[in-house]
Amino acid sequence: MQSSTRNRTPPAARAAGGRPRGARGFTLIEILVVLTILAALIAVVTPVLFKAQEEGQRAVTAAAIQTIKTALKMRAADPRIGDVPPTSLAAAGFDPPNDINEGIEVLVALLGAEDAPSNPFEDDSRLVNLDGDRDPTRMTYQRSREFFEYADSWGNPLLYFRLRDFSDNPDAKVRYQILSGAILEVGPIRSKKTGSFAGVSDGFQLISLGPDEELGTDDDVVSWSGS
Ligand SMILES: [Ca+2]
Ligand SMILES: [Ca+2]
Ligand SMILES: [Ca+2]
Repeated sequence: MQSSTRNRTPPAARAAGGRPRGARGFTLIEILVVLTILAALIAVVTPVLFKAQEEGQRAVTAAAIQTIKTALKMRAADPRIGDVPPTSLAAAGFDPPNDINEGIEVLVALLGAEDAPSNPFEDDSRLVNLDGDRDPTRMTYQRSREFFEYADSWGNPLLYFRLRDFSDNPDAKVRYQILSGAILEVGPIRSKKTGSFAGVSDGFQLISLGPDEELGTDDDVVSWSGS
């Protein structure tokens, strides 16, 4: 049988005014302490989450670059072709509507063609056309006439340079339009150790500008290893 006095508040637990002590409100100082602790926690956790998100984005872009790199090497090893694609649309047999984003447009058009042995852009959710160009007469990617670019995790086109195209003029620049609409004048990256082009054994460079949207900074994601 339950005791009828079980839920009664003992006299010692009552505050002077007769209100039970456990039911008193928070003081302003207590609220401020809690808010300060919460703010400190947010300040600690936010950069950690931000860094984890950026690491994930870098991994996705690095994997995409490696997939495209494999397709480029297969193309170079194919005795019927024996080369990686050129940096310009004209050299690849297209009639370029403008001089923007050409290197990556060449890659999408040639590696993603219907008769290509493997299409590294099969997950086409990252195909963009930031400069809005198209070929009036022929297909450029599968059954489309658009000159697509392939975007990195931050929405900017990957840069592609065939290094041979820059051997006569190592300081030559090409133009890339990024997601913000800005036009960058860019060329291949040089090795910090040797001063010559990085990735020279591949014959090409495939580069993501990384989150800072600038070429040649530490956050770039690149197709070669070492510096
Ligand atoms: Ca273009
Ligand atoms: Ca385009
Ligand atoms: Ca960068």
